[in-house]
Amino acid sequence: MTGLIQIINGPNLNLLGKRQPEIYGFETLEDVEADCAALAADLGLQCAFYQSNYEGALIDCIHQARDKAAGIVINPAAYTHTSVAILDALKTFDGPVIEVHISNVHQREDFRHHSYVSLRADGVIAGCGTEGYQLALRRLATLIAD
Ligand code: CA2
Repeated sequence: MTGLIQIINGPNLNLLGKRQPEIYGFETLEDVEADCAALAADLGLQCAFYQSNYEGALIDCIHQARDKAAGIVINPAAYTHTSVAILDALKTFDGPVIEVHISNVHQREDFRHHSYVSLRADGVIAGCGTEGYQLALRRLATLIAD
């Protein structure tokens, strides 16, 4: 397996930096992708970046990662709180998985306090803004090297 990290983003994250900056900040998803690519190169890794507003497409991306990725960073967005299907897909992936939330979900509405994905994730980062993606990549670099 190569050092490829699959980064997966769920619904509405395509609007990052364009709406609700008080919650999600001013960086766009394209900015996050560029930051991740630069850090991955520093860490001797590559990353593939994906966003979809469709649950099935996110599941297909996880399935494809099974054959090509050493680790997954996933921000499932609202599907975090609803999707047993995404949890089941992640359970078919053998490598480490880090769950990222830009906002501190625990400071927000009660329905954001539960994550199905956390039942599979090896680590969870929340409330660190878009820097959370960088933290997740660093953690995966450690886990993959172990
Ligand atoms: O904090 C996070 O990263 C979330 O995963 C974001 C989800 C939310 O449903 C989760 O509870 C926490 C929402 C993503 C929506 O993204 C937007 C970005 C900019 C403008 C509007 C929505």
